Amino acid sequence: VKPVFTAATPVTQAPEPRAFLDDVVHGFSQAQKTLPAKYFYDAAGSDLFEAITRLPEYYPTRTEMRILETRGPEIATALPRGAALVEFGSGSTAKVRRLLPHLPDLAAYVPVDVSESFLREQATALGQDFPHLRIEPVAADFTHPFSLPADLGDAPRAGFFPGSTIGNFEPAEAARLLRQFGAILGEGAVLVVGVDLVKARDVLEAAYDDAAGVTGAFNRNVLKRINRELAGGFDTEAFAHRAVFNAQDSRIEMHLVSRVAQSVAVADRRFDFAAGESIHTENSYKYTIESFRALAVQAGWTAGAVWTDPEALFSVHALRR
Ligand code: AVJ
Repeated sequence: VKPVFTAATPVTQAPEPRAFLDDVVHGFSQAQKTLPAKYFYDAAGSDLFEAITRLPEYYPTRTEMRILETRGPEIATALPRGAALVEFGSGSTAKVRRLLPHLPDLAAYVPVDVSESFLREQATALGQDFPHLRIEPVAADFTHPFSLPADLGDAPRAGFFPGSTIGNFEPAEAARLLRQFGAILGEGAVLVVGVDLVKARDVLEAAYDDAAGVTGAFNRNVLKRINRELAGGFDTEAFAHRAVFNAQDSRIEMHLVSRVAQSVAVADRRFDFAAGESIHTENSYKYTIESFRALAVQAGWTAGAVWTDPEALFSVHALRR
């Protein structure tokens, strides 16, 4: 049986060439300098993130995988029968592969990813492993409204948003995103979301400041990207990697801390860094089961079943509309 490919993949909205420079200039002009976390993920950054997921200290990926693996049959029963399953940010499809064996009656799988070439490759590979699955890839940035393929018919909708990607968004933005997923999926939909949980500070901080220094390399990679793409002059080793749990805001913060007073060129501008001054490069929000359910309710969803691992490190939520 040949993999079923019907949807013409929409053209990826390539980010404006100036957008990166504008974001850097804007971020470096704040009292607390910042950079958007999305710029971590060029080819080198994506490889470094893959390496992070295999670190002994970085528990989220393997814990969520285990939850999907062991609770797959239950998670499957939370979805409507014959659903079209939309994954927001499908990446390597490693996670949905844990669910698909339990969803034999799926009407279609709709992987949504911003990288069109990677999406095509992954959809082809998935089609070879699940030859009876109808796969309808959509190349889009899921943080912006997009349309589902027109030919899904009246199959009930389900959504899948694993990886605690939701944790990268400010709570108000996270609520907006969950509400937007609801608008895309429509009435009667179920959304399965992976959410990292609040836990002991030392466990959280080790997960974002590993002994092998991989997360530090991932953090500094954004400066290498500025050097390469925006004619930047960063000495990346002149910045230290720092990861701290901000308990007040319930988030891990990653920073790059200038080891010395320095002035760095980016395109035709210069930016000054005092010794000890930081660039805030990422937030990774941590929720309790209750605080995430409250966020979901605020975004128009009804909280359903929740699955965790025995140590309650990570959670997978079913939400209904
Ligand atoms: C991909 C956003 C889930 O926040 O844990 C890992 C990214 N940053 N180590 C996370 C990340 C540093 C990751 N997410």
